[in-house]
Amino acid sequence: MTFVERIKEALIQGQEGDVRRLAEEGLAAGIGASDLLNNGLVAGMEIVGERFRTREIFLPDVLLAARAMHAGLDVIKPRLEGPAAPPRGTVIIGTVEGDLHDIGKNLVGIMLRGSGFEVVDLGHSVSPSAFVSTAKDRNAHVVGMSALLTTTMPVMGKVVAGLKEAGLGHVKTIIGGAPVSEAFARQIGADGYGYDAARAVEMIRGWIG
Ligand code: B1M
Repeated sequence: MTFVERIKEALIQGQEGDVRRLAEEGLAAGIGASDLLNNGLVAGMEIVGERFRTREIFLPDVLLAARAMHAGLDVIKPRLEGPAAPPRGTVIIGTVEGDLHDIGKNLVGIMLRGSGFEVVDLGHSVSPSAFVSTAKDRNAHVVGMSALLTTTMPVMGKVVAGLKEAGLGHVKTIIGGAPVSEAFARQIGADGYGYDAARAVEMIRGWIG
């Protein structure tokens, strides 16, 4: 088994300590942070999601995998972020109200920081009013929202509407997360949809890079 396959397997098994150790050893052995991330951690999490969907594994297993994911991300984060640079602009990010899934949102934050943006991460289960008031207080250029549940997707529309009502229609909005799509972004009046973290960064760079 290659290094990347081992880290993927350790994530699927929810072995937090092994994921941390393999990430450290992988980086030390010269394996790229993006390879460890995309072909190891994210690929492993896709399998966890599929097995959860088919009831092969249950919620506690998913929680363990999520913890292992965070441990791996902690290790590779400095390599993804790169050296500090003068900020290009301010981006507010958060997972919308009612939704606790924060791994994808955290990845978006890491990649944005790596591209020189100032990122204000409001965490998970963020209310529309918190997105709007922070965007105003921090003079934000972009508000980025993540949702992983079909039931929380509608909150994104409330944030877009809330920004307009508060006179912040000039603030760009981008949404992402497994259940959302470009069509949904258009439907709620968001400016963009990020299929993944890299494409989200690309889009934001196009706006304020
Ligand atoms: Co939950 N969960 N979960 N879960 N969970 C999903 C989302 C689910 C699809 C699993 C399944 O059934 N196959 C399903 C949702 C079904 C639906 O709504 N249609 C589900 C469910 C049902 C639930 C609960 C309701 C389960 C229960 O309690 N019975 C519950 C809800 C809790 C809540 O939020 N209120 C729940 C709980 C959890 C855990 C807490 C155990 C854990 C989350 C831990 C955490 O995040 N800290 C968890 C996990 C880990 C998952 C799966 C397995 C993996 C999600 C993940 O982290 N993926 C997920 C299955 C799946 O998605 N296939 C699942 C890896 C991550 C890198 O990908 O977040 O998609 P993702 O991010 C991607 C892109 O989407 C994009 O970039 C990233 C890649 O670069 N992206 C953005 C994301 N945000 C973006 C924002 C952007 C741009 C791009 O711009 C701002």
